[in-house]
Amino acid sequence: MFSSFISILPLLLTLSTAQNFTTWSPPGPGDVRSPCPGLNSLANHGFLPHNGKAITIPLLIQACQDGMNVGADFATVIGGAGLLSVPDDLLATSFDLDDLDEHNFPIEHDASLSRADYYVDDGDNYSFNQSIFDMVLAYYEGMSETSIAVASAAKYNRVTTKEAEDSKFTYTPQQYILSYGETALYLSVMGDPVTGVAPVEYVKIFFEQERLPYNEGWRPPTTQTTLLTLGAMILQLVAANKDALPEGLEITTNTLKLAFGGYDPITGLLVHAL
Ligand code: HEM
Ligand SMILES: *[C@@H]1O[C@H](CO)[C@@H](O)[C@H](O)[C@H]1NC(C)=O
Ligand SMILES: CC(=O)N[C@H]1CO[C@H](CO)[C@@H](O)[C@@H]1O
Repeated sequence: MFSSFISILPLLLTLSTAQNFTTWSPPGPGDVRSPCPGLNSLANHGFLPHNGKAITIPLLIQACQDGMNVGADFATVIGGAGLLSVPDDLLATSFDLDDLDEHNFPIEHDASLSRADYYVDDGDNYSFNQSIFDMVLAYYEGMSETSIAVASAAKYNRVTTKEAEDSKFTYTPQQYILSYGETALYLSVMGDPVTGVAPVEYVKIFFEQERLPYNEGWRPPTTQTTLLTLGAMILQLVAANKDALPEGLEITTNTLKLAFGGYDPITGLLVHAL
């Protein structure tokens, strides 16, 4: 009896991990979500608390690792920025997903791939917006897989479109890194952190449903997404379009750490110090 229990233990463990990928439910009453399709997907699957609340750095590291093979280096620095976004508490040790909505402090920014901008759209700047995401999808028309070149063009189009429409559009060196980093993130977690090739179908499910497309065949990439892979991919994305690197900005693991952590990557100063 005891020994047969031991022999099925690995199977039980496998099942309980798989359950997180196959168990999914959208936020219900009282649950909070963020402008981030990655975090929202993790909460919808239960890798993060389904209510979206009381997220600590250790919990975040585990969830990013288990859910999408995203490394602790990235989760730690951006998690630190998440803590900075908690209102009126400089010593916060956990944050709620809706703490991340605040404009430009420290990681929300304009010209998102799937979210409206605050000033132009006057209202919901954090929920998924299909008409905005359709501008990105239009670039993938007729394609079944993403590429660095197309992702780069789609991303740059969001910038030029917003620049033309939004007189208060802000695009600092920090936001430059963050927004290219986010394009690198979806290419990495839905596809491959080195090549940036992901099935377009998976990318659609990730953004539109905030779900990991496990049932459709997706599995967490075997190569881990880290600050190093993100930096290398940002460089390729930047090289593929005409969105000039801001004067004085270098793309290194260190500047990524600063930008994702809520700091100006050139001066090293905290952005929007209360
Ligand atoms: C598995 C890890 C993660 C993935 C794959 C991921 C992916 C993404 C992507 C693709 C976007 C762009 C959305 C868009 O432009 O419409 C985004 C935005 C965002 N992410 Fe994440 N993310 C991850 C982890 C995190 C963490 C740990 C935090 C903070 C604690 C975070 C905070 C944000 C915020 C605040 C935005 C909104 C920025 C904006 O458009 O204004 N993300 N993320
Ligand atoms: C989505 O964004 C568009 C374009 O910015 C805006 O006009 C529309 O009101 C937004 N839709 C929702 C549901 O917020
Ligand atoms: C439904 C399910 O199996 N949820 C598990 C997901 O993973 C976390 C931690 O990694 C577990 O605490 C949950 O029980």
